Amino acid sequence: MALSPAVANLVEEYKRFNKTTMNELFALDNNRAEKYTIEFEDLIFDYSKNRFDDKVLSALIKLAEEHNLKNRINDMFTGKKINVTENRAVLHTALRNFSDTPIYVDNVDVMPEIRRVREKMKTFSEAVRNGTFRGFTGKKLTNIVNIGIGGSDLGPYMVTAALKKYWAKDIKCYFISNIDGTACAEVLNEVNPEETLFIVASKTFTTIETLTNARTCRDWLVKALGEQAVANHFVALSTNTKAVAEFGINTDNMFEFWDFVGGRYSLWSAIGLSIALAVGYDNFEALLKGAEAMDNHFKTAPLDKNIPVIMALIGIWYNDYYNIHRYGVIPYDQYLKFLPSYLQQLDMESNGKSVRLDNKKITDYATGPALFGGAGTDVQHSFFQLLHQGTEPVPVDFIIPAVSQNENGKHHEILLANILAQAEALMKGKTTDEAAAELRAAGKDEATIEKLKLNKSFDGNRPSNMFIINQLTPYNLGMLIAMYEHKVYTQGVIWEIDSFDQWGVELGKQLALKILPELENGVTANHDSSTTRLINKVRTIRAKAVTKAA
Ligand code: G6Q
Repeated sequence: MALSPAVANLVEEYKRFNKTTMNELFALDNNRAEKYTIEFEDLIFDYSKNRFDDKVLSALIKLAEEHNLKNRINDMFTGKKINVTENRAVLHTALRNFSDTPIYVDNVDVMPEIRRVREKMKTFSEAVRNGTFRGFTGKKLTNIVNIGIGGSDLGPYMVTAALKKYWAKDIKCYFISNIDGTACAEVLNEVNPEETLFIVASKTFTTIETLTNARTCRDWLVKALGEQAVANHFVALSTNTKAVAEFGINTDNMFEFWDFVGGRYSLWSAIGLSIALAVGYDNFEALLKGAEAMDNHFKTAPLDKNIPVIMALIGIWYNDYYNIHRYGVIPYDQYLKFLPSYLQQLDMESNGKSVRLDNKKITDYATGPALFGGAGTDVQHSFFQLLHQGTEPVPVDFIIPAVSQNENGKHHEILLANILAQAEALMKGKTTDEAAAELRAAGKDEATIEKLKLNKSFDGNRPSNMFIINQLTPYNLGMLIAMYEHKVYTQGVIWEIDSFDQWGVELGKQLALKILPELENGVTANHDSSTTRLINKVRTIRAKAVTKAA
């Protein structure tokens, strides 16, 4: 395909620029850090440690303009059906709209319904927390078990963990997602039926994992307290009223959301009920308001001062011009330890696509990178070796609050020192001469120095973004999550893909349904020889184990 003007320009920019190192850029410009930092409310975003200069940046901005990014942002916020393969509007932003602005889908303002469900969540979460809504035997419901998977799990799981400091003292949250019976068994071992509220979270209410887990939990509860107890111990979060009723949950105990809320964008909806129960509705609302602040920034800031846009463009620069298809997110905050898994779904399920909006297969550029990460400093002692000395760089997002919620002696300063040191080390590197000088200073002989100096050198020039928030509050967390959502959307716009569908998860599901009866009754379908053989092997092992157990 012929290159568009903006892409052709970027190809030239890459040729001009790619040998330039960040060390050179910093040496040339004392002002670089200040110039390439955006401060927004409690967030500092320093993107100066990336491989770009003014010319590259303006070429990237032109790329965004070529894709009419401003209009496309507006399309999302105003309810245009930008999820084209599912013919749906994408309005997670409406869930955190606290302005009076109506938002229309098919000529209907969705805001009154959104406000109604928010109010219902508020009333219910407060009633559970203050003990007005109780379990069947009159006990306070203090164990909250969210049963959901994917988008109906990862968001609330990550956010409740991130806001653990805000949990009510007597409330505990559990999450069951995996179909692996162990997930259910381990939670049920820990909770007491009289004090447990099960939240069945499923947009479609057809997901096999969630329904199987929910049935197991329901049977467990009914066995302990009887059928009548279900109304006090089960609520549903869904778009599918009929299926909720069929499952045996009273639809009065159902919290609705709508087709215009995608699974991985749903923590702001009724799917966030476990969050509201754990941290209180006011804190849940603060989370939404932080996201709303980021929405307004994304909508109104000029492209070159727009945090999600800059993040997206830098990501595209590495992905499509440097051909680096990996991306690390490293929060230096124990409470954010699940953020990378959450972002993995957000980013990879949204932008792991290879068909364009115009229905053509993508053959000449790359879309979403593989995202991984973990909490610092732990990961410094695991995969950071590859970040520093592997053959291919990995662009990294570093995230840290300036003030910890558990300030204790020197802990947080050591943590801060580490994150700043890692970003500096990745960029600066260490030459072989420097490594040799260090070895010499340590008294090593020349033969040892020769042997070790290359191993002890670091190429450097490895890029990172630095995000510093004042403190990890619900509001600031909302801001951070929305920032990533908008980065993902911006990249999807530029790659011309639908960031809101997920057809890729279907094929495996279909095949699993075929294999399931074969594990019991033997292979009937025409599989490849590996799959057939593995099914048979497993059947033999299980048959023996069952005979033994009997
Ligand atoms: C997310 C995906 C997916 C979905 C789960 C659960 O965007 O759509 O992760 O959230 O498959 O689906 P249900 O909520 O319908 O059970």
